[in-house]
Amino acid sequence: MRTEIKEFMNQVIALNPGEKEFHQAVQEVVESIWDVYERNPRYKEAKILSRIVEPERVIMFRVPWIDDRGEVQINRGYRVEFNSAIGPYKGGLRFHPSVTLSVLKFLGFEQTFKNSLTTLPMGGGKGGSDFSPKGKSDNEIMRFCQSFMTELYRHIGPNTDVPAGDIGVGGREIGYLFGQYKRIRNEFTGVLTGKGISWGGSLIRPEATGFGAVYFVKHMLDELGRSLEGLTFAVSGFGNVAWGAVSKITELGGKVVTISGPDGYIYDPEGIAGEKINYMLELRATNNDVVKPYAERFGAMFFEGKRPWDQIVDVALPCATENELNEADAITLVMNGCFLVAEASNMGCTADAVEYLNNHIVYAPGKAVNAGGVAVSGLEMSQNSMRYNWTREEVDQRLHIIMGEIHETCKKYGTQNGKINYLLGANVGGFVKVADAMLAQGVV
Ligand code: 2IT
Repeated sequence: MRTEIKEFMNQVIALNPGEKEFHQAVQEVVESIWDVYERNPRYKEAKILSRIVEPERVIMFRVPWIDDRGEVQINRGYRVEFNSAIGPYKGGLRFHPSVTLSVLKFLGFEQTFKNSLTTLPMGGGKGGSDFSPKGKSDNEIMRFCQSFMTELYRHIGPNTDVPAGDIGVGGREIGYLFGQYKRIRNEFTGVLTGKGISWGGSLIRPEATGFGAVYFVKHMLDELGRSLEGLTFAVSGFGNVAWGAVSKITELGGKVVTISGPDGYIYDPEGIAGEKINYMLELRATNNDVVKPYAERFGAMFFEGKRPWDQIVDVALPCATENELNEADAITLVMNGCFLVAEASNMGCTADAVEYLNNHIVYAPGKAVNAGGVAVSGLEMSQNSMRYNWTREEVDQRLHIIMGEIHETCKKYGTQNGKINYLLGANVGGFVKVADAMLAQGVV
């Protein structure tokens, strides 16, 4: 690592001790944008880099609730309002026991550049709780969401901060959160995205992250002169993102042979198609967080405690969570002939894996690949402001256009020796727009 970058990172580490995920996300961006930063004295004079790694505001709060046995439970709630240079804070809420301030700061930081790439006017934010929805009853989830919103409502609003879902927060949770916000504020407004269709939601939002990721992969394949049809994919996860990706890949003639959960992974050489895709939704709805029942139901193979990266595939699409693909996995994939890895999860690959993949095959980072989700959230905000709804086709067409524009941005800022370095292009493209807006707005 260059000494200037090392010095900068040492400051970040000293200011944010122990926040490993946050350090990882910052280092990746800083390494990509350093040359642009050095070449632009206005950025340096305004100390844009030191400002951009500092969240504008961090809110942490107690979330007390009562479980079905009448016992008092306490969780910790967060909202990291990272950057509002180009629009209101925007980003999901994650409910998962692994949630810490470090995880939400990394996600909020990533979200800032991702949202910038979407072309829509959205700043970056992220929030959530260490609450585990696994095994909780519907009533417990509702009480938790109501308690969470009873504090969060005072910090958010349609022109201030607009949360959405992430891991552990889907349509059901957004419903309970929205109901409580509306009750406290006495205001029906677009304060959350991922809402149900009959109460302000957008068509295609549930599918958007997975569909968008596949549209992006199609652009990557076009660059290589290849078609998606006939390719074999390894997908990880079995939630909303994996479901959207599997549906679209299958529709376009690709074959997905894996999905995974915390318990292990499924290998289905015939491909996950038809009723098997709907079954993914059923599995998720059980709230048990396991994929093994798929193997029992469809006679596929189950590899306990393993991740799907040791299968022979053309393309790997991590769709579960951060650091789910490490350097050893990356080497195995490449040795087995995989020629493209696109992160649909946020920071799906470890730093070592990113370096290896970016040097050996075609790799694209989450902030470009998975931006379709938040992009359609942005379209949901537009529709809420207009008090009007677009059709499925209109939203899908806009999603197509946005993913194409993100790919163009990666090409514009990332082309090196006739090839696209997607890591460089996404980080620089996302950064420049936010940095220029910060410059224009003065020292705030
Ligand atoms: O990581 C993400 O981009 C999301 N969880 C979606 C955020 C949003 O505001 O739709």
